[in-house]
Amino acid sequence: MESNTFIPYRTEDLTLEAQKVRVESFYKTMSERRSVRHFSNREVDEKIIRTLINTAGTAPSGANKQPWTFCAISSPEIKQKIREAAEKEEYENYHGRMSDEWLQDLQKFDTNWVKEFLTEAPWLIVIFKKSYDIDKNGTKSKNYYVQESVGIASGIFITAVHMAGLVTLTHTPSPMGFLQEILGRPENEKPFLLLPVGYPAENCLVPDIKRKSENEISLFF
Ligand code: IYR
Repeated sequence: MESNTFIPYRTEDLTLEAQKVRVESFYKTMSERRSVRHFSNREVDEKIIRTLINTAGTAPSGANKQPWTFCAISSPEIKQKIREAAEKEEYENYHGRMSDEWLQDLQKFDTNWVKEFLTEAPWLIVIFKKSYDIDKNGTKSKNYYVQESVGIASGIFITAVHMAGLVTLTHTPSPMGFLQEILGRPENEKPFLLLPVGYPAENCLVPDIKRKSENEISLFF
């Protein structure tokens, strides 16, 4: 039987003033985050990517199962394979698989089936969710709230990327089973998100879109 161990825990005890400064500054920083589709081929040090992944791994998860695997790809050959497979699927999406309403909703982003960022960005991070665990002996065990847990870890990853002065795109080629195959992941791991990470291209433009106001996204009772 595992014994329960508890250790003391405290947070920083900020004054209201210090708290205001801290949250407003963080809000401003996060307001400047944008999804980027045009990457420079400028390198990003592997140690930085490792720390971003460790940061994402601090996310809360159901029963602390940490049901995620982060694959970091800088190999040009693997990036090329991923791009070819993603573009094949996206071609079908843009030529019949997506509804007219969906295509209409995407018009302002000027997206199409060509995914240059999959070979331009110095790193591709593929986040896998582990629907269940398998140990060395092949024994299966349950994971809980996998979608929520991996979603939170992904959010922390995206935040960490922004804090590093880097950019990313939450890309979901669909279907993305090919990632499991190319990266040789076991059957309990399913691709969750594909995130190119790097610097924006020199003349990078992003769509002029607005965030909803506080009134539109919140209710206080
Ligand atoms: N997966 C496609 C289409 C797409 C879908 C949504 I929802 C977006 O916000 C953006 C694109 C693609 O990557 O082009």
